[in-house]
Amino acid sequence: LGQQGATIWFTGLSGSGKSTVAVALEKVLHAQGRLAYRLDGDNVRMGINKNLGFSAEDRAENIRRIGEVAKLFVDAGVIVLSSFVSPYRADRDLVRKLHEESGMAFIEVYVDVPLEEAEKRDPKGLYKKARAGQIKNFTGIDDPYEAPAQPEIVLPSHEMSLEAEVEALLKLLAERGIV
Ligand code: GGZ
Repeated sequence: LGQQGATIWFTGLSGSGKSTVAVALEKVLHAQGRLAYRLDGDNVRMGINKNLGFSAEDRAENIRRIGEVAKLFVDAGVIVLSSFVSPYRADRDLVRKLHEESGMAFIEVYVDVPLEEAEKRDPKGLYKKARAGQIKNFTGIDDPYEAPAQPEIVLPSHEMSLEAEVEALLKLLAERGIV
């Protein structure tokens, strides 16, 4: 038990805290001796997906490829921690379907903070640029974010400590027989 791979799919606005919680969870999984690997914009949009932008079509292809790559990792027994805005429900649902058709666990984590909170954090100054019209099609500003209808778990990161978020995720993973 607990040596099967799985995909933990974090979705939410830019600045919602997806990567922060993924990093914290990864640390605990590694301490438990599990193989875990994070996929995020830094290692995916710079490489395999460097030809993609932020149109709805490119985001769909970004997410589709990430889903396929995640499946390869899961096949190798890895717990994949995937942090992408992934704003479109249909794109996330496709990745779920690809996993479930192959009997692979897919855990959708909605990191749910109000836009005002994400914009207040603005860790990379991108919201400011989007408001100024220097970045177009920015999620939450002039591009949509479709909240998950039935995520496995919701983490309101503005109302929860990082420790509580990690604890909630570990409990869920244990319930699913993943850890
Ligand atoms: C949203 C954008 C955009 C636009 C650049 N819209 O906070 P970040 O910086 O690190 O996370 C955002 C990241 C979004 O890339 P994803 O691959 O996660 O997007 S998607 O799942 O929709 O394909 C943000 C930055 O890249 N960024 N332009 N227009 N976020």
